[in-house]
Amino acid sequence: MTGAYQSEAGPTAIKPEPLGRVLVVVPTYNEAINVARTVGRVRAAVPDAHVLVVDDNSPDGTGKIADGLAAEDPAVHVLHRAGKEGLGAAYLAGFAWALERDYGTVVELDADGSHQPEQLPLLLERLLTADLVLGSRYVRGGKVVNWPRSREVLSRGGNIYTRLALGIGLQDATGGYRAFRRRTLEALDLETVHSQGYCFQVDLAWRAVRAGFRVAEVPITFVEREHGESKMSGPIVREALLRVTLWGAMDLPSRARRLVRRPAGG
Ligand SMILES: Nc1nc2c(ncn2[C@@H]2O[C@H](COP(=O)(O)OP(=O)(O)OP(=O)(O)O)[C@@H](O)[C@H]2O)c(=O)[nH]1
Ligand SMILES: [Mg+2]
Repeated sequence: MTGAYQSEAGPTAIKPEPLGRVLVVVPTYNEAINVARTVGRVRAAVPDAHVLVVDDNSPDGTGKIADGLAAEDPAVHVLHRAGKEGLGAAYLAGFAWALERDYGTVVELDADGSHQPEQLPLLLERLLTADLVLGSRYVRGGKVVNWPRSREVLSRGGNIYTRLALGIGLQDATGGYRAFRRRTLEALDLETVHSQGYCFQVDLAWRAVRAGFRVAEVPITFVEREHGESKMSGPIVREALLRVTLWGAMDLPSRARRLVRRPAGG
């Protein structure tokens, strides 16, 4: 894409770098039905990885269930927050918790069964030669299961708009199944992230691409939640549309400069 940020570096000739200890951050709000199964699947899929459940004082008692899991398994941790502040704030708290400890890799994974823990080894393997790996529904081999057509249209449309507005080549910048190297998170200026919902995911991916990190996408099968309630809402979609448009507009001068600097035929 002309004038676009280069986001993907091929794995060839890049020396694999160890990942360090892995922490899987699982934000929860009213996931009492799902949390134990999700945590159990993560522990089975990547036994060396630790799990941090970040619960926003869920009225359905998810936090208590998570405490029970942590009491049984020293690799499971729980961060209790006072009230519901949104997905973005929960992840930021989880990242801060990880960065205060010696984790080399931090993973985002939903508790609702949408992200298959069994695919985590694929993300981690790709991270060996990247700085951020996005689980992608929209690269070849990626899939969405159980979505009504309207949700898929919204998600695909949101990603097309994001690519055009920001000039990035990512196929799935709104997805929330991803693995960061510690150094990537440390460089993203997380204290200035204010976006929530889908927008939070776009924000972080865009920051990583702009900072020159190697952002790779691997195909995932995304399965819509079977139990519990979605927190997807009109305000979340509007927030994403507004912020992405604003960021794109603010980035126009530097996109123009990159175009001018590009050597002829380059
Ligand atoms: N701690 C915390 N977790 C949240 C909050 N909102 C959502 N989550 C969790 O974030 C994950 C994703 O939320 P979902 O409601 O599934 O939202 P979504 O995946 O964007 O939307 P759907 O596709 O409809 O499921 C789930 O594990 C939720 O429990 C929140 O305010 N605080
Ligand atoms: Mg979901």
